Amino acid sequence: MIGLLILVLLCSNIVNLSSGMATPKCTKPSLRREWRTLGYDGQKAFIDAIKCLSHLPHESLIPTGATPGLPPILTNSSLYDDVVYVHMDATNSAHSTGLFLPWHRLYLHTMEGLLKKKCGYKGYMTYWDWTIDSHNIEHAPLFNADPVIGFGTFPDASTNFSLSNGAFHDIIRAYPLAHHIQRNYTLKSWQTPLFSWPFPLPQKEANSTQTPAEYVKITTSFIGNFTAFQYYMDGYGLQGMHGATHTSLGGNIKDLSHSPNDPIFFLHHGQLDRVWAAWQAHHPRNHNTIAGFVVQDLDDFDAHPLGTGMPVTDDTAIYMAGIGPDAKIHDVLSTTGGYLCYQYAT
Ligand SMILES: [Cu+2]
Repeated sequence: MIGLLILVLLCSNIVNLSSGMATPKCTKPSLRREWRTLGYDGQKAFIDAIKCLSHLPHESLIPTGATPGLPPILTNSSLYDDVVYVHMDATNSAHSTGLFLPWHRLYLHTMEGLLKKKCGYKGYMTYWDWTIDSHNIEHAPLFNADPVIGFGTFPDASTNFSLSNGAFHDIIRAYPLAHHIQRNYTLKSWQTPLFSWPFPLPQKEANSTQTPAEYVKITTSFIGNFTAFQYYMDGYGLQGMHGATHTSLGGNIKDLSHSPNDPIFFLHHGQLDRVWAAWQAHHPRNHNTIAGFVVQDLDDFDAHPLGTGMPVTDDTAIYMAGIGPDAKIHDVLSTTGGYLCYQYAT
């Protein structure tokens, strides 16, 4: 009887009924591991693959046009720059809308595919569990000067906040203008407005959102309420754990549009994806739930933290603008549903 039940469960996974396409089974999910558990060789492999992508030439892109005012595509840029451009293209559609978490989940998956396909990377995407370092983010171990495995220490005004050590200091990024990767740590990162309004809690310290207690709170609260969950991640007045890391690390990753210029972006969003996966796993009512709308409303964010306009559904498309296949929200709701096949190690 139990054997039959397992067989039925397995078979129900083979064909994705809503799209009619055969979806591969996920029998052996890959493990996404925290940066510091990769060890020297694992860290070197990931960083080498990021550098490889940064030196491969541009390929074709298909912008969605959802974010007006984008700079033109630079054909003498790198494949990594293409990945950045796809995020720029999704600035409005995939932030503070119902597409935020599904879009970034597919984006990380697409990046993983590029690292493997184009650069022979054998490992998996990794993440930075900033809760471990929340007492002292600026001196977290991954921000070290090692030329092989270091993300670089925080630069200062003497280099105009361009990285001066670590593995990425000599890389040129193309967007919005050719530059070296910049970073500038600021604990009270919400004192300067980023939007048309001042942050409501300018004295709030970014790392207060990055603590182990905050991780437990967000992953165990808001049962069945995707809207409340995502709103907590973005935070009242956009001063939550998502923005905290972007704004406090500063420089490139602080920019809403071209934040992936700094490879630490992928480790931060790995952590946010892990938070989503942990929340999903916490309660059956969280598993397959999605909410929100397709149009961003940053002018009235707290009234519409997940946007306005048409609601997103399981069938809403997620665009990768040419760097990888598009998908639908239902494809990425589970990390082990078959379209995706990974789990977080812890
Ligand atoms: Cu983003």
